[in-house]
Amino acid sequence: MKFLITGFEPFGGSTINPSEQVAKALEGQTIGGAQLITAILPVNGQYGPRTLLQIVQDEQPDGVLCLGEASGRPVLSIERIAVNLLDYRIPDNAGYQVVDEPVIPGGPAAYFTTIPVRKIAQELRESGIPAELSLSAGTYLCNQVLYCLLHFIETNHLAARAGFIHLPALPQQAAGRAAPQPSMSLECSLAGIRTAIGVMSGC
Ligand code: PCA
Repeated sequence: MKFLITGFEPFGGSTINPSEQVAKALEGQTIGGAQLITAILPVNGQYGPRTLLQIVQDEQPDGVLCLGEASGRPVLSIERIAVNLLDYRIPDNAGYQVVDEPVIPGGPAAYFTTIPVRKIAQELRESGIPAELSLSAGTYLCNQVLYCLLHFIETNHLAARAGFIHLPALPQQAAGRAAPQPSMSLECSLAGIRTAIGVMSGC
């Protein structure tokens, strides 16, 4: 069994992204019988989705778990859906800001993720890691990449399970901001994602 785990490069003026650090820490590991391959996606409306879909096409993973940073969120957010809407609150790393456009014109309004979200949330909480189910991955790159991934899997009739988990900011990111902001240590986020992958591999 092969799982693809992705993170994103830093964006929005930050020089680090917890999702990049967690994905890199998992490269080459095996969890619950799943061999992990990883990739870091550009925060770019064109190349972010394109990079991900190319790797899925080439590697044909059995599962895909994408990770992203959601600063302001206090716990791991297990996303349930991706919506067919782009409404960037800030420009992407190429300086491009999309407002009120579909991810894929004519595509369904939304896709459900196909990982066992409730089981993952329960396992995380039972192992002492704060987590919640989330009904919105936003309308920025993370939602876009997730929508494109689920659409690609659906339209190509692939068997891969796919999902997305948003991570809180790292403590050093929160410490650098004047207004109080929640954060989670890299160790805690990493332990949570390892647990989530373990649940995915058992389903
Ligand atoms: N978080 C952004 C995009 C990249 C990332 O790590 C998001 O939530 O859309």
